[in-house]
Amino acid sequence: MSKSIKVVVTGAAGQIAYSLIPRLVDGKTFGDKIVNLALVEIPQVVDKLEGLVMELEDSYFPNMGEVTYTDNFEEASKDADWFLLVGSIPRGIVYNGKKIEERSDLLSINGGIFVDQGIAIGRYGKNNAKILVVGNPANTNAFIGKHAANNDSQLWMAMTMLDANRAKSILAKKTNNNVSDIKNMIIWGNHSPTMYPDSENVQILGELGSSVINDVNWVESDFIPKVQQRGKAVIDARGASSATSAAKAAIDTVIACENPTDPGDCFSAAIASDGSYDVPKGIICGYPLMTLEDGSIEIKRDISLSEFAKNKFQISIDELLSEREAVKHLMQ
Ligand code: NAX
Repeated sequence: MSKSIKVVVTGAAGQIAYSLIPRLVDGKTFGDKIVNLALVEIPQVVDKLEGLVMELEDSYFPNMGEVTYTDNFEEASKDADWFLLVGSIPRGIVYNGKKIEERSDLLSINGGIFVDQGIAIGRYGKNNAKILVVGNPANTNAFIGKHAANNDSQLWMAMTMLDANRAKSILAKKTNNNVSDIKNMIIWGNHSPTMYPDSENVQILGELGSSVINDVNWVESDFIPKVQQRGKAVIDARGASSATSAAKAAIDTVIACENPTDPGDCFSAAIASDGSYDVPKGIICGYPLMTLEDGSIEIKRDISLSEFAKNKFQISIDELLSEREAVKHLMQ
């Protein structure tokens, strides 16, 4: 009999989750494992999940196990292997009588949510559970959650795979290749407009990006801003934020963590710094990662950064440090 796995998804009635959840049980993301789902929403919309569960039942997924939904995160957390934390309070809504406009307010409100969720994950999630934070501000939400969980056997990540996939797509178009020809795509820093997509260490058909793309001007004034601002461009064009591509990126992250990384390649996600690349310890920073044969996940440490790259990366590190400062009252 196949092994089973339990996956918790928050924000389950949102638009990313609508694309994400069916792919968790399609028999590809977790191979032949039976996938039990615990879907979590806020009390105001939790009942809508009945409709999603009906659709899942109607979709014929042989690998789908038990599906539950709740507004009680603690209950959902029990013995979970994976947590996909998609739910968060977006900018622009009125929360407790105040319109949330400032990033500092956003950090504080979502930070509060991630304290409670972190405590529950540390206490009730499985040891060795993996946690992927998608809800923004993703890196700092993960930083708060990891601190609250206080369980070092668990791996907290913030999603930068969508940024990496966007960067691959732009580089593939620029060099007239297929996206699958682009490897080792690294997003350094924060999942925010300060991120640094690395076009120098990327491998394009096995060659270093720094030698294939001999166009500093294009990198600086076209490639980097395009990746950094792609989320806004999608909102402007679609009238709604990226959902299908964000869901695909979350699935890509899960698959990258569940399977050994090909030699010479890496995948992008943000994890707690251990001091690698001179990043202050503890902040959740976008790094090149590898999954080893034994299932452990490590930072790839042999990347060399040019002065140009170091300067760009530092801007994002500084932003992460200022976000850490803005939420320090939550770090008891
Ligand atoms: P939606 O507004 O469609 O859905 C969010 C859902 O989360 C809502 O149904 C809401 O009720 C729920 N929610 C809020 N607080 C919750 C809580 N405490 N527990 C459980 N559920 C809760 O947003 P959607 O488009 O799905 O985006 C979700 C998040 O992803 C947003 O924060 C968004 O900014 C972020 N994104 C992150 C990306 C990344 O690469 N890291 C890219 C895409 C996306 O912008």
